[in-house]
Amino acid sequence: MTSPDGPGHPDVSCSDEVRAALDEGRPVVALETTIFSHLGLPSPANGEALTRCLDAIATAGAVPALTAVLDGVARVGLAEAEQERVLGPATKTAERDLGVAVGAGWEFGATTVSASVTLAAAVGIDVFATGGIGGVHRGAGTTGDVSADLGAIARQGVVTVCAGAKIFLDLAATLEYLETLSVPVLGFETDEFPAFYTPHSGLAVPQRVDGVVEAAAVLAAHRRMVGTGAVLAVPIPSADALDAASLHRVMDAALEAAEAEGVTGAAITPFVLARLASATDGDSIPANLALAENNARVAASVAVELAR
Ligand code: PSU
Ligand code: MN
Repeated sequence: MTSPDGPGHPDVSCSDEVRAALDEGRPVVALETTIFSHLGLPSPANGEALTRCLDAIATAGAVPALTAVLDGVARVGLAEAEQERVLGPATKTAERDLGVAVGAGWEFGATTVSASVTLAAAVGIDVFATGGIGGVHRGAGTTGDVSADLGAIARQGVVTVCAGAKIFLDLAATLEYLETLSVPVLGFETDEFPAFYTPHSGLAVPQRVDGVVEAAAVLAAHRRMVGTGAVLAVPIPSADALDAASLHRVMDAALEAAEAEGVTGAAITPFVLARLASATDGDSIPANLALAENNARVAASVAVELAR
């Protein structure tokens, strides 16, 4: 655990391994824990996702840093013996919940993207990997439901590596919102904004980058000149992608079910994810694991390049 007077943040406990890497300028990649909890993936796929993401980051030469609130302590980097805790039942913890989770002593607050980039920034981590980000929900004009992920990505200055966002969101509005927040959206070896299970959303990315060297050069220049966070959107590997047309049908049905059952707010994303997994007969799970692992690998390669 970090010493309270060391660099970092007095309320954020950083593992020795992560602290040492940061102090020595070695590459570190932060991870959220909602994706690995029962809120993100069913068991045992969640455990497999965790192992594959941690291994992908280490293999690419970076140090993985899981973020969570455990027993009322905000943590960055978990020891191996503690990692199993993130697979259990959790309370979804967005950025606004961090103070609540610490103050009220939550047993396991599973970090979303917004909470993760906040904890990463607090200890000096520049790169964060996840599956997909939250965004502007369909019908946000009436409900006002825009994920806190977007504002946190903008404010915390961390690079978020993701496979875009799921098509139950309004992806066009999500891209507009990121533009409003001055967050560059870089397509990694693609001209199209990826839509999580499929590389295809039909929407162009504002900027394409090819290879980690170009990605790192653009991200480093953005950091020097603007300082907001950035989104590096990595398409799911084509061998693992799902069919876009059938996905649209399943998503529409899941959204209708959410509305019919009166599911709103923070409960919508976990509800739709669970519906989707059952409606695709589990086909969505291997795709989810593959894209999460791929994002972790790309994020680690970018972190290695940025640390050069
Ligand atoms: N999208 C996914 N899987 C997820 C999430 C989003 O495909 O597990 C999680 C992430 O933790 C993300 C959060 O930060 O949901 C966004 O939730 P909301 O829409 O309530 O902001
Ligand atoms: Mn929401």
